[in-house]
Amino acid sequence: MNQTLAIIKPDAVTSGNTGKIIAHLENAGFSIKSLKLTVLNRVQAEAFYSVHERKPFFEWVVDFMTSGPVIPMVLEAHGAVEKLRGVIGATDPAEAAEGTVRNLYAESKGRNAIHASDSDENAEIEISFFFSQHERFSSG
Ligand code: FUP
Repeated sequence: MNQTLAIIKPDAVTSGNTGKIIAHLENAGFSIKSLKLTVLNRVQAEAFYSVHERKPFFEWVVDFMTSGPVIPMVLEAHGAVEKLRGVIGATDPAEAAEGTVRNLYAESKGRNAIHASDSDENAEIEISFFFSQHERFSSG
């Protein structure tokens, strides 16, 4: 089993799509190992997106990710990272495959409903960013 980090973003939380997105993820075969609702401050959002700090959308994404509550969660499945990237779809909902989370719930390339880690290495970093060890359920 492998773990990855998903974040339901402020657009989806605010528009009331949290429950539908969580159901979508569970129906896709993920089990939830940790979950909370939190609000990021600017320092946290800048740190989380630091790989993008020179990109033109960096300030925008920090503003957006601090604009309302987010719901980070640890998801477990076989090949969790790759599987979740497939389930959420392309960054831009206009390019996201039919039936993916972003196809169903994203508003735009920026307000795109959900984040998913892009590698096992980043999954571990991002899980630790949001959850301490005692906040992570382990069945093994
Ligand atoms: P993804 O891995 O699909 O979440 O996408 P990226 O890591 O490339 O981008 C991170 C976030 O920056 C996206 F979810 C939304 C935002 N972004 C923009 O607002 N505009 C862009 O052109 C690219 C990304």
